[in-house]
Amino acid sequence: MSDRHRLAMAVSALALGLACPALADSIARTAPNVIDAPGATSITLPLKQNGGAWPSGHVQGVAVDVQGGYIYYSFTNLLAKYDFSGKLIGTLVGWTGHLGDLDFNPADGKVYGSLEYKEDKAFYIAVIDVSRLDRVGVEASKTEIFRTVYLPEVVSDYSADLNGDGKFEGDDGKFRGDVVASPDHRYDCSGIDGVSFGPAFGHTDGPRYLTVAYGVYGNTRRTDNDHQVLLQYDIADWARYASPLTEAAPHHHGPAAVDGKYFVRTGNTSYGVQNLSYDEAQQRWFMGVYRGQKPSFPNYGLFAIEARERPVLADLIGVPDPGGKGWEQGQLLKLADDGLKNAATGVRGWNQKADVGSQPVGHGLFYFSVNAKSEGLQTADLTLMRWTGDAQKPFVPVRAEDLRDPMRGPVAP
Ligand SMILES: [Ca+2]
Ligand SMILES: [Ca+2]
Ligand SMILES: [Ca+2]
Repeated sequence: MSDRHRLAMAVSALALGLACPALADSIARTAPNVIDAPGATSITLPLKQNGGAWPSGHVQGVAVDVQGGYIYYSFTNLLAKYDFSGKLIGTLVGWTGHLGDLDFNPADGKVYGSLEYKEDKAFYIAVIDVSRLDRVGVEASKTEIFRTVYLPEVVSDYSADLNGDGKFEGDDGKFRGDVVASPDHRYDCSGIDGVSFGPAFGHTDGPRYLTVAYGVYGNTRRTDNDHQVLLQYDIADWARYASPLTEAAPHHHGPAAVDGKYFVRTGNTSYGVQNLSYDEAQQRWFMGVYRGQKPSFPNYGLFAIEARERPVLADLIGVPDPGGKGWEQGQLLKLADDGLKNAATGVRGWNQKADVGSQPVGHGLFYFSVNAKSEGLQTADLTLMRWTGDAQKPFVPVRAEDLRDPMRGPVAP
């Protein structure tokens, strides 16, 4: 029933602008093509959508092609493509690694997702030409629409013999039952998950970089795992790396260097940034996490960074300097000065579930997904929500009643 509710985006944007004056500026600034093209754009965002039921891992993230009208769901080892009407268009299957968070790149029409093979010490960005995903059951290894780019920077931190005993003890099954027990992994890196395109940190415009967030183990006894780690890549020359993935012999084609490496002190969160996204309307990055377990931190579910926030070379508190003096230094980003605030640490954020699918779609509107399992099948329920600015309740579902017709003016609240 609910998936029949549709929201006329241009209409709702105007309505939300009226209801929330603070948004009016950003609406006008960020998507004039949507609002100002009279009659030409009737982009309709579903208020709710179900991502199907699959014999797969749980939903990890979503990507939305607003102009094309598609929603993509990562179910760990399956990618599902739906149109805005809720019709299943295709699925991509057939890998054993962990496909995590996604983003859609409007510049090339492709979906980018994090892909992990911890036992092989191999971490990739999957580059998926989703415009050609048009049927159910496409095998990743047999299609040229699925390509992968290796990330040596992640491999280096993940594989670091941190305690210097000459051997790397990784997540290869040895620590089953206590996956945080390894004394190794620089910054306690467990791999990668959150991905999003957006401007270089410190900027609100300019070239877009693919930004990849580390997974971080939730070891509450370590002090070197209290920062999120974000890598930025210019992907202009990535065609030369993008390769088919043969799981029996994982390739190593990828950029040796990163274009930026940044740290954000949120306190440890289990598996780092689960969902990373860039919101054009607020010009902010959002990081959705599984809540952390350290009692010394507030352990919020969602954090933000202002796009204009300049990174500063500073101490990474808790990360011993490799030279043995004080703390290691890195390019540090401050959290946005908004939301709830923890007095003891200064950490700010929100109690918002944003860990298995969160994606801004402009005009202060965001999709959030909730995962569920029934009769052995994994599903995802996606809800369109709008930003309220309320620290206690930052998002509320968009209702059909929120619809306004700009030709007739707003309806009574
Ligand atoms: Ca995840
Ligand atoms: Ca070691
Ligand atoms: Ca994302």
